[in-house]
Amino acid sequence: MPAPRVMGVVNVTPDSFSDGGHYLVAEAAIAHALRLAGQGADLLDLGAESTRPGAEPVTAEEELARLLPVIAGVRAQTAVPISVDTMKPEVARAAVAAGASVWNDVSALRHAPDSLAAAAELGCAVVLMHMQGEPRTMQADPRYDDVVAEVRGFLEERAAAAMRAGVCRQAISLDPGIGFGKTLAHNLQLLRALPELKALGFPLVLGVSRKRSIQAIDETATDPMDRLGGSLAFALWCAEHGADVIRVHDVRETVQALKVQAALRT
Ligand code: HH2
Repeated sequence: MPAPRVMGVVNVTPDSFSDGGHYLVAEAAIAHALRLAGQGADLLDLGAESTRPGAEPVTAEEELARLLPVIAGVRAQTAVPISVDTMKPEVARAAVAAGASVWNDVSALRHAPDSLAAAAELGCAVVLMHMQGEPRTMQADPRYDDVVAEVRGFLEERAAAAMRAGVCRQAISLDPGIGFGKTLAHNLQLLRALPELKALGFPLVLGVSRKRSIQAIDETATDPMDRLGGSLAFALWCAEHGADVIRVHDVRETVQALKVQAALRT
């Protein structure tokens, strides 16, 4: 099994960086993206709307004002592919025009009525992720009868919907959406079922980095910055069980862990 590709997370949100206007936010985000590229990121995932539990939505204008200078700056200085983490087709359109080649949509092209058509028209790669509810409320009381069957069925249906709309099969990747309307038990069940999800026949993207499930396992890890060990353990598990792309904040450490894992296999 080849080592998964590493997608480095770049947050272009004002709350991610201490005070300063957009120029400073953009400069800091570009520098961070270039640092992650230097550390071995195979993809850079740029997002300007936080999808953390409880996060408030951001307008398309605000998202674009944050994102476009960063995409332009990153595109000018590295050839590493850029993905845009957005639920809005108008943001995806402008991001692709500015040089992004992947649309990472946590709503799996359900957020806007023209999302599916936009994805087909753009012809870019798309990541379709499962989420129960919406970020503001999704962790209130997530419930499933059979989380694996429901997530699998959802991803299969969204891939079919995308293909019906004209997205080509090779452009689609799927993501079970760890932490998006899921308890620790749900997340663990999904992570144990990666081969079942992989059997749908699409590349699998997994985002486990610094997530609250790690704190649910190690209650001392209240600060997301203290979740590196858990993030690496999850990343190695995902790599071992079929993940094609792993979305992480700590690129250097993840790349190193994956290299050691690959060396042990050979
Ligand atoms: N998780 C977050 C955001 N986007 N996209 C995909 N495809 N999969 C994920 O699991 C995923 C995602 C939330 O991650 P987090 O690092 O907690 O937040 P932020 O994006 O603000 O860094």
